[in-house]
Amino acid sequence: MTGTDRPLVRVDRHDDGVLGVVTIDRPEALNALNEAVLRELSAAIRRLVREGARILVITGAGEKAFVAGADIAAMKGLGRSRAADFARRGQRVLEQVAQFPGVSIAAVGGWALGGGMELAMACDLILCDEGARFGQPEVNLGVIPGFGGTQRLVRLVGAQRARELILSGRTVNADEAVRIGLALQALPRGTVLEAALQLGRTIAGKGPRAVQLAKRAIALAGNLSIELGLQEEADLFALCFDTQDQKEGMAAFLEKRPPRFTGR
Ligand code: CO8
Repeated sequence: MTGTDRPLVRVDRHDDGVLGVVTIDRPEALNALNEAVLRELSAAIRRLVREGARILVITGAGEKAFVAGADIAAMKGLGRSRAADFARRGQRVLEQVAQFPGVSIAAVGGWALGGGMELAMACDLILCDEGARFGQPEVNLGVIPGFGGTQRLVRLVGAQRARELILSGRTVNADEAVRIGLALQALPRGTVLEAALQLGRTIAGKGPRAVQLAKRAIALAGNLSIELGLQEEADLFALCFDTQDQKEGMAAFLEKRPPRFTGR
């Protein structure tokens, strides 16, 4: 909360708490991220982790923006040391998103700029509506991305395209975002949140331990040699055989019935 004001981040639970939807709710500033929003976002994610949500959907309130960036008014007067604090603070909160133990999905409608695009990229999957626009426009303001953009964009779309987008500040529309691998899918306007919930439900119906371990193995792909990556994959595959979910999943297949996964 902002003291006497209303909350800037809302949390809604769906499907008996399996899905958590976090809405950045500051439409008057196009959901820009200031200290208070970052604090509430951090608390919201901590709460969802504590309560065992398996799917985290992040979205923005209003029709115009997912998140139009870090708050420019709040950053304008910062000196070097406080700017470093703010960047690290934002990075830590976005790392909380990236490290969410289940699966995170950004549901992007409208602008996802600067820190907003960085927040979307911290999620495992990005769905957007056909009116969405993505960009890292920091160079227009005389700064560079500071909430992970230089690192995550390269990993998502490759160094050449990341360089072009960050150095020019150019924004991309939904179709291009999908074409370059920044977003997974562009959906008709007004349907992106429902699509994210549907995708979340599909994933939530699978073996929760398998989903977690698959996510862990995929995350290693960008950072390890193929030999080490394959070794890690085999180890994580083997780990699945210590779980109830593996026994249940395979038994259910052979008995021709739907599995009843417990996440153990
Ligand atoms: N910060 C603060 N306020 C914002 C922001 C923002 N990022 N974006 C929009 N707003 C505010 C506007 O000031 C305006 O407020 P008011 O009504 O009081 O004048 C309100 O939201 C509506 O915005 P506009 O009137 O500009 O709406 P338009 O539809 O005309 O334009 C745009 C929409 C194109 C999205 C435009 O608002 C825009 O260009 N916004 C800024 C986008 C941007 O540059 N984002 C990057 C910010 S820098 C960043 O994110 C760096 C992250 C790392 C930081 C590291 C810390 C050190």
